[in-house]
Amino acid sequence: CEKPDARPLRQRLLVVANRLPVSAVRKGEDSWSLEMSAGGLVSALLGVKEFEARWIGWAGVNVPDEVGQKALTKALGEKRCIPVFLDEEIVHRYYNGYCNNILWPLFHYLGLPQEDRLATTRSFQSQFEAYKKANQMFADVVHQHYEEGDVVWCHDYHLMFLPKCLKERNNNMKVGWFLHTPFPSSEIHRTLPSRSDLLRSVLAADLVGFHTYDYARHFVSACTRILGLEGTPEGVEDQGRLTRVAAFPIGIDSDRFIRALELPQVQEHIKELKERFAGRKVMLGVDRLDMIKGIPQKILAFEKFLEEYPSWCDKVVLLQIAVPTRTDVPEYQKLTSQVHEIVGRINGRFGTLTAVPIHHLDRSLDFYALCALYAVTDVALVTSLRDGMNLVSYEFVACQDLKKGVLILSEFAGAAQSLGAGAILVNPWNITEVADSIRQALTMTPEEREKRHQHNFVHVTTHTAQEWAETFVSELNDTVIEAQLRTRQ
Ligand code: ADQ
Repeated sequence: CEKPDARPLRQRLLVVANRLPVSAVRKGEDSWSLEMSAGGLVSALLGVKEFEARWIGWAGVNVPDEVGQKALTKALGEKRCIPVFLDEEIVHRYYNGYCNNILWPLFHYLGLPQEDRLATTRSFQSQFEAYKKANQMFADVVHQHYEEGDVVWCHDYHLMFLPKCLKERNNNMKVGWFLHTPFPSSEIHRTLPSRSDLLRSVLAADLVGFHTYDYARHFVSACTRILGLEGTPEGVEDQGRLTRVAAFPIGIDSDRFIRALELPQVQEHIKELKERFAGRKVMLGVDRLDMIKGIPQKILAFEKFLEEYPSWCDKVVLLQIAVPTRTDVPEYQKLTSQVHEIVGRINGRFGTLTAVPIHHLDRSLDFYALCALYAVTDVALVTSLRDGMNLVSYEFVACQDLKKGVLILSEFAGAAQSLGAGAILVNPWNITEVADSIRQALTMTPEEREKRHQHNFVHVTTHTAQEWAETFVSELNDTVIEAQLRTRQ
């Protein structure tokens, strides 16, 4: 029996994520300036010719007045973006509260901050209500813009309630949901008061995707243990309805990085960096300044390395570039001070009048400067305590085809499952092991570096962001068709 396939040439894809890929700045009562951010998801979807993506999400600004909302909606429309307007109060309880204080630490196996634990427990219900309300607001906007034949792709832990809200109103809508963070062991997930509601809602989707097979397995086992449903190799079955659950490891737009290395402005940066750090091996860390990235652990491991192998002191430099995030949250402010304090102590201890072993920057770098840094690096250090995937490790590999530098990678990053054979895998909590890996990386033979790099380079350039998006959407289309076929039989 033939599959019914009446897809238009360019299918419309509604990508729903908490944040739109734009920064919006208000210039006047009815005028806005917009800047598209060139994140991985945007380039992934722009590169796919089979479908035409439209974005639905929060613009990251509070717009209480109708004039401002109308003007912003019009300006965003030109960039195929559709805003969801959330007021400050909802943002506070849904985004800062439920998403970032509860789900983010839980999914990364970090407990809640001790002093906040009771307060969070008390405010849990009100934050969850705000979470559901915000998800419903996203669903309303999706329904307003949905046309028959569209596929809807919901992203991340902010929108776990969305698949249910969408399907309740239109069961024929094709809905996929993808999680960018880890999905934790069911033992962790079952501590969440709203554990069942979230699982049931996600299961309303037709396809549920994770970065790794382990996360998918944890999700299926949470559904089995908490909801008592049957897990199958295909996914989760509930009263004859199957929700497909699978791993779709994300990638990067590797060509964009490889091409950038040829640009004069990148070559200029490379020249400056080479001169600046001549005679020293360059080690690099690039992270958002977040608890999950293991930045203090990385710096302590570097200190251990300098202690254990003092002859390296004036021959190596660690460049740690950390973009500040959630700067208004005390826990994050504490992390920043902690990192500064450790860096200051180590530089005081091992520095000389003319050189320090660690250069730490609290800021984001532009794309060209980042590519140049990746290209001149001898050893990249990714020591996340947990990380859904970690794209920095992919970007580093893409920029290293000349130098063939070494990647030291946390075994708790999803990327360890794809780049593990080429990288040196470490437990970031074990600073002695990381220190030894630094030495191993710095003294590795060129043949060994070449072999390891080649393995990772082939992976990064073949498993791209475009391939990830195409595979997910094509599987989503097929899943729905299979479901239609089953009901017809
Ligand atoms: P993130 O936690 O943001 O993403 P990651 O995958 O490493 O983590 O991506 C970070 C991006 O920000 C990279 O493209 C990197 O180049 C950029 N970046 C980081 N620091 C920077 C700096 N100082 N200057 C400029 N750019 C910087 C979440 C999950 C990850 C998952 C991704 C994609 O937490 O685990 O890999 O989504 O699914």
